[in-house]
Amino acid sequence: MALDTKNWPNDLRAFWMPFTASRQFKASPRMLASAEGMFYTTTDGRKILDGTSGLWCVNAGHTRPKIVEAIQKQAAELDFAPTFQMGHPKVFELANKLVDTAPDYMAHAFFTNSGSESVDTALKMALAYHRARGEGQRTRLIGRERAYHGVNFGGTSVGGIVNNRRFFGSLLAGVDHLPHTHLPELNAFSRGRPEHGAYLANELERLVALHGPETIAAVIVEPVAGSTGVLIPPEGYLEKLREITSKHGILLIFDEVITGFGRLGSSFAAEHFGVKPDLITCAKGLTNGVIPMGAVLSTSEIHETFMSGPEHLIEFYHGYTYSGNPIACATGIATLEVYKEEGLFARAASLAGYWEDSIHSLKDSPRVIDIRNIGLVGAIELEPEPGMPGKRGFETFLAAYELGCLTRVTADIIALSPPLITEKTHIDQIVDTMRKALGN
Ligand code: PXG
Repeated sequence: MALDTKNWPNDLRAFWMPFTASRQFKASPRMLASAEGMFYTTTDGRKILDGTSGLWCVNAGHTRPKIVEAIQKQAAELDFAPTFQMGHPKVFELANKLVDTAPDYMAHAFFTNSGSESVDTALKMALAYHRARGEGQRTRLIGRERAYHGVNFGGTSVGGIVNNRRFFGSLLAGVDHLPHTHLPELNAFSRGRPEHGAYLANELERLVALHGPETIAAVIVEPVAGSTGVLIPPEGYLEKLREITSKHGILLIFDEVITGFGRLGSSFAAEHFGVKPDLITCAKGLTNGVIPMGAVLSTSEIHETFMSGPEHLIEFYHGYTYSGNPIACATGIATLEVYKEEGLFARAASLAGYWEDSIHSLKDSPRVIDIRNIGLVGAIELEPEPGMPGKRGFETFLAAYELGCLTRVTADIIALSPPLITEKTHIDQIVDTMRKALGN
């Protein structure tokens, strides 16, 4: 379709694009101009159904009036206020609302500006926590193969996606990785949690034996690994990780940047799976993706450990200029209210069965080798084109976009995660579009 170039910025060269095949993009741009509810509109006036909540963040749908108004009002009232040695009412209000939204053992919220910053903050909290308890030798961090924990150095180090690591030197020292839990030969086309693979958590005992338990500070995992292509934890796996970490005094961090705020049909994955981490990282859905913001949630035990020493001294030497920025806080408050008023987490739970049946109906499409789902998340894995990994996935993403649906692609996996306001008709549209995009 011809593009309406008169509405474009006049030159695409200056913007160095994140995580993008940018020469392909700039030769054939995909430009979004506006959004409302479940849909984007492109610069050439086409409606695109948002099958991925932007980048897994617009959980309440686009341009929600309550959120828009909160931003406008806050910008006019208090634009910036420091939170180092100062405060403003909304940052306390949001922290309270956030811990109310989270499982009841989460008692404190530290604000950041992104998921990457939340992860690095949580890792530093874990190290400083052990030190405050006189266990400063606990410095090792354990991540997992195929994990995505953002792009800062801590998160890159505990992350496990090779292309996100291999270009960036030696990263943090003292990091080890658990195996990922993808077992397609045993678990392909599982609905919800796969049956096989809890035993993979026992690998943590091997790492503990290798390094010595007293050297390990924390284990960080995504309860459902998102970016790598939606890997759902096998039955019993997270429970076992919790058991082993507790046994050895190791903190367990759940990176809930994707799974937080209703994506699985509960406030957080910790609640969904009934497993209690020590720290939870979040971002994205915290502000409906509208203003950058993240947070680390901590138990009172961890927080109280920091609250010692002379009272005029700083307890945690960490923070960002924009930790608790007033406009981000107003956005977060409005977002959490929308989730609550509209019962969106329960709505996601009630749609999960329909979602599951719908996306599994694509099982017989050509070259589909696995379909996975949980809550309002799904993934369709395709057989890679011989010698060209990622090509088929990218072409399917492009085809779906041309047919009017935004998806995410990672290698040959298409990930889907619609806003929680989705109607069944939107789910039908996503699945019909995918059926066509996958070809026959
Ligand atoms: N942790 C997890 C689990 C994430 O999914 C981050 C940390 C980093 O968040 P920031 O806000 O720094 O980007 C993420 C981000 C995708 C995709 O489609 C996933 C993310 C970001 C962009 C795209 O897979 N996850």
